Amino acid sequence: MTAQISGQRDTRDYQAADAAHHIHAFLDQKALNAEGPRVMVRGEGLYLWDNDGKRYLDGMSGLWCTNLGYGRKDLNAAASRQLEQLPYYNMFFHTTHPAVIELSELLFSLLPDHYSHAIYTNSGSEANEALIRTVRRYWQILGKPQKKIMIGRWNGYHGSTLGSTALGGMKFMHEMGGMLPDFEHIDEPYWFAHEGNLSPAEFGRRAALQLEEKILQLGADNVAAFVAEPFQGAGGMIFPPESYWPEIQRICRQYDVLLCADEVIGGFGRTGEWFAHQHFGFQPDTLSIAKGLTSGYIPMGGLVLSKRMAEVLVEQGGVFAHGLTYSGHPVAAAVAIANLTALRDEGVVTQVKNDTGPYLQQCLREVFGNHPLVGEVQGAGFVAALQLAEDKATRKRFANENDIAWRCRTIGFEEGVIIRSTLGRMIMAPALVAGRGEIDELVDKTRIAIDRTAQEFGVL
Ligand code: PXG
Repeated sequence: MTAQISGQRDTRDYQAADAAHHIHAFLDQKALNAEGPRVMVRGEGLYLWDNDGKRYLDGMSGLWCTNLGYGRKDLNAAASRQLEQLPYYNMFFHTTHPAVIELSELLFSLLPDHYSHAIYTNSGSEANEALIRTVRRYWQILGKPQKKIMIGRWNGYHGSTLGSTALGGMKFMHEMGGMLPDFEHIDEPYWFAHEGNLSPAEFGRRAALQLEEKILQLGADNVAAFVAEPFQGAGGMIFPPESYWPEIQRICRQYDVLLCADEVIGGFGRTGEWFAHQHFGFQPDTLSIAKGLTSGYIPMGGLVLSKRMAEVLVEQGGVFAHGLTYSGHPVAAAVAIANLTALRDEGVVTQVKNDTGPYLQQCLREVFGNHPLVGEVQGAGFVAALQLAEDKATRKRFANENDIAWRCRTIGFEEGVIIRSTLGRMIMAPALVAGRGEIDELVDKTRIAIDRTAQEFGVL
């Protein structure tokens, strides 16, 4: 594979112009300006090249989204065909177009039969904004307007707009003007971090029971929905114990609280199932989707509704005053169709489920199961986390785990592999098209990064 670098300007020149005009996401802009961001110029398959010609194996699918990898000509062709034919029209004023119609048909052919309708957006944050409004509207139509409190989880992530920030459980985001009334949170099911000695099964059950306590405290008549990621992505790739989701589902059904899954990261094959709730075996009332819907080639998200909810909205609801200029954008819809078709017809999701996913998980457990820096390996399919720990047996975490994990991530970049760190966890979520050779390279380079980190911090 030859690297064709399209960058034409010097990296420092790009960095200076970027520093002059651009506020980046989630970081200290002044510190970034001093250091200078990496300038990425090209992607092909699992690989990225920066402006200086350095090659990286992208172990994170961009931001958990390039499920088909980079450089897909079919997605490019779908976008350019649609750009020529009908680059834009809207969904307002009694109008639709073939791209969004065909996308819906395809999407619902991949989803379980339980779901029937979608509201399209441009992002995951907007999908969750639509969720907040749709859930409240649903209860209004049913004559229960007081049922409007949404319960999320501490350390959950649902986006960066105001409503989705309040729904999420990132306290530092709440503190930056990101909280609203009628949002509540319960603890995350993070077994490794709990301070007692419960088995994972017992811990998972008790974590779920917090939802019941919260509903009883608030009054079931005031609670609209519980919203959570099937596994927490940005919060550290935390897989709940198996006992967790069945208990959560039981509680939601018992108290007539909607169960809403944020599938923005888990959707479209990440765990080897089409949707992560299928991996964990529960049946949500709504699914928030984005990222893998278009493999990140173009922005698109959406809110998927169960037949039961859609029927109430459609048959009894009258006008629902909600919509975006770009809802169901034809170019995004055309790319989504090409993407979902490829994920299905090339057997990509099936391969992750039956072959490459188990292979990645097995390699990680073999290499890191007894590593002195690693306390736990979690994951399924093509998503995994390595918990850094001082002592595996007692689940003792490093006091400076954030620094250690960040350093490991930086060493990864030096070694030519992109893995992500959150608190004390190293995360990977490669493109679903990765073959065994690329998985070997990902695991090998991650091992080098973990070993070098362990040496630097005196653990090896
Ligand atoms: N829900 C979930 C579960 C997400 O992971 C969003 C909603 C918001 O989607 P948009 O498209 O509005 O960004 C996300 C986004 C990280 C990271 O560092 C994760 C996300 C975004 C940025 C960084 O892991 N997820």
